[in-house]
Amino acid sequence: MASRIFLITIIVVVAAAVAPALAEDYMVGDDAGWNLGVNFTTWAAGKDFRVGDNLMFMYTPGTHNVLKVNGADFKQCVSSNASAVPLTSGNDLISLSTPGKKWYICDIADHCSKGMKLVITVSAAEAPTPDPMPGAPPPGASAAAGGVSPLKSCVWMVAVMAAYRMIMA
Ligand SMILES: *[C@@H]1O[C@H](CO)[C@@H](O)[C@H](O)[C@H]1NC(C)=O
Ligand SMILES: *[C@@H]1O[C@H](CO)[C@@H](O)[C@H](O)[C@H]1NC(C)=O
Ligand SMILES: [Cu+2]
Repeated sequence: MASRIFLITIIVVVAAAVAPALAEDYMVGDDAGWNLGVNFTTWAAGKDFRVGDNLMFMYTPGTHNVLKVNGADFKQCVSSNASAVPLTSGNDLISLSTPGKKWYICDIADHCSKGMKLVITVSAAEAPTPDPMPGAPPPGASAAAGGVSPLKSCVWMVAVMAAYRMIMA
């Protein structure tokens, strides 16, 4: 029993430490996927892409592909870069590793001009500050009180309680 509590405590502590840095996986087009008839401008609108996030392009292999292009090529739906190779697996994962604008098109037939094009702006990775818990004081208040976040103190409380129960067991 005690070791189970200890294990759960470790999981809670690790999860709390990792959670703020968790990357988002974005399925491009959501359920509609990377396909014709989807407005990817609308899909991208309001999304907060960050370094460390991933884009997943899902489609039937052979029907589409994913090619990273520059802004000028994106506008004209062309690929002037001879060394650029499109992704073709139908389950293509792109890691957003640098901030800035990123342009992707489908390079098959006239799919790009029919709307299979995606431009996003990637921001720097989110600062690793956990969200305050509901009802907790605002971040400024906890920083003033010694820099211990409500989430961290909660995790510590759980850890101390678990340790106490282990000793008593
Ligand atoms: C996609 O939707 C935007 C408005 O959100 C519109 O301006 C744009 O023309 C649409 N694109 C296509 C290819 O229909
Ligand atoms: C062309 O594509 C290659 C391979 O993806 C890339 O490394 C290079 O930066 C691209 N060049 C330009 C000018 O976009
Ligand atoms: Cu296509």
